[in-house]
This record gives sequence, structure tokens and C-alpha cells, in this order.
Amino acid sequence: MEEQLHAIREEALKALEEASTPSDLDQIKVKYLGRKGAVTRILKGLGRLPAEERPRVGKLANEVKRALEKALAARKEDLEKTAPEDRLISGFDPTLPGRRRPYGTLHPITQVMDEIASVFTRMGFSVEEGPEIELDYYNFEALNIPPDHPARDMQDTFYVDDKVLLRTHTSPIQVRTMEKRQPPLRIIAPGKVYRCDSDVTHTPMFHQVEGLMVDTDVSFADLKGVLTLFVHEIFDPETSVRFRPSFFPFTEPSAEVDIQCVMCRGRGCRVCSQTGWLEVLGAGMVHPAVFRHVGYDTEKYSGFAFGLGVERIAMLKYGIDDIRLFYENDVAFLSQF
Ligand code: 2NL
Repeated sequence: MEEQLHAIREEALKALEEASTPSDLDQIKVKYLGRKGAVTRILKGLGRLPAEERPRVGKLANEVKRALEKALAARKEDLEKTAPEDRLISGFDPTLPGRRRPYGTLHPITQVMDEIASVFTRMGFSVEEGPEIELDYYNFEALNIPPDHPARDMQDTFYVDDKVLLRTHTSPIQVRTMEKRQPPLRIIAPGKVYRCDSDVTHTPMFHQVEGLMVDTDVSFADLKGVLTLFVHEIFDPETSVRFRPSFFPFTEPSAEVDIQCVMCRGRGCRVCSQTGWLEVLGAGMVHPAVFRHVGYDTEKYSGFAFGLGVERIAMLKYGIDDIRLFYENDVAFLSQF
């Protein structure tokens, strides 16, 4: 019994030394001096000892009890003296400045798309949107694309069923707008488009901006003026622009718009395949067959339309050589813009 008391005293004093919070002290008090505590239990059991041992063990038990009470009070005073910040548990210090969270930025494609939209809205165009899941009618038929045209091939288009597909360009937005509104019309149609294609220069989803202007007396000169100004706003205003004859089923005449190579300034390099020119837009005067589908009077109205790939513009603007970088979500790449 006496040995036990010595051991209890030693153990309790050590625990007190290690205690660092008021709650630690409470636990120690309960464990040793509480109603079911170690010292209390011995005091209660004194009656079972032989009469001659009782006074000696009793005296020791009371000594241990008083020693622990004194040590507890002393430790309590100690803890109360220490500064509040030293009493914090788990190393958390609310007085330290917070860790700054990095700001997010707009994706480079979103930035370039906004910039393109801004150039056209300043020229009086408004922005229209439409569904990414489209009817074959709006994506192909209304645009004078014949049933046997290669663009309609399963190889190039994601079909949902024989009448429904993922739009392959944003032209359907413009067809839907013409169905709803009469000229004069100046709109752009930005958005995601889908093609069954994937390699270094193609992703199955990419972004397009198309544009359309319809009024009385809209000419090819208007097309050239608007698109030249567009190029000079997006790239260097000194950039040379050329209009090269081309073909699209939905425009006649049609043209492809080239700009002087932004990498070599026209001297010839790997990017422009030594030609000095880069293709950036497709355009043309709206085909009368398209106007007939939306019920526009082809005697009264004429218009031009154009289409561009946003990823391609962004790659040329920033000198990026792999389109897939836009969709890998590598923060080190994205945070450069
Ligand atoms: C390209 C070519 C082009 C159009 C898109 C268009 C839309 C309507 C009527 C007529 Cl509703 N045309 N869009 C016209 C010419 C070219 O895009 O190379 N895009 C990347």
C-alpha cells in the first residue's frame, strides 16, 4: 500500500508537469483526487488494513493528497500566468497574416473570344447564342449544304440520331436569328462546335465565331472593310491582309482571308510553310439559297458572312504550337495569360 502511494505521487506529479491546458489539470484532479480517484480509493480502503498499519499508511495517504492538491494549485497558477498565444494548442496562431489564395484568371480562349466580340460590338454587331445540340436542318440543310457533302459524313459529324447532331459550326445560330428577325441585321455567333477529329491541330470540341451582316446594298467591299479592320484590331494594325477566292456552299462568291505571317512578318518560316501568309478567316456573300430558307427577299437584301476558329487566332496571337495545351488544364501554362 505504501509503495503504491509513492508510485501514485510520482506519476501524478509527472503528469502535472506535462499538463499544458486547464482541461489537462481537471483530468488529473479527477484521476487522482476525484471520488473514484487513486488516492481517494486508498483512503477509503484504510479500514481493511490491520490496525497497527492504519496510522502510518493513513498519514502517508494524507500527505500525498495534500502534496497533489498543492502541486495542482501551483500548476494552475503557472498556466494562468503564461501568455494567451503560448497556451494555443496545435500550433495555430491567429495573429499571423493569412495565406494568400491565388486569383483565378479567364481561360485564354475566353479572353480571345471576348476580345473578338468586343471588336465586332464596337462595329455595331450584337452577340447571339444558340443550342449546341442541333437539328440537321439548321446545321446543314438551311445552309445549302447538299446531302452528299463530305461535311455531313459520319466521319466528321457527331450524330445523335439521323435528324439530331452536335453543331459543327455556329452558323445555325445565324439561321435561327434570320428566321426570327428581318434585316437590317448585324450579328456575331460565338460558341463551342464539335467535329469528329483529334490530332495535333484538331480537338473534338473547339470554338468558333461566325458573323453576319444583312441589309439593302451590302457589298463585298463592306466585307473587306469590316474584316480588314477586324484583323488590324486583333493583330498589329500594320499587318497586310489578302482575300483569296475560295468555295463554301453557303456563300457566293467566297473568299479565304490571309494575313501576313505574324512570326516572320512575311519572310517565310515553318509556321507559314514558307509562304509568308496565314489563313485566319473564311467569308463570302450569303448564298441566295440560304436567304430563301429563312424567307428573306433576295431581290431586296444582300449580306456577307464569315467564320473563324478561336483556337487558331489564339495560337497565332500567342505563338502556341499545340492546340491541345488549351485543354490540358496545366496551371503553369494557363497562368501565363
Ligand atoms: C471557315 C468558314 C464561314 C460562313 C462561315 C455563313 C453563315 C450563314 C450564311 C452564310 Cl448563316 N455563311 N457562315 C460563311 C463563310 C465562311 O466559315 O473557314 N470557318 C472557320
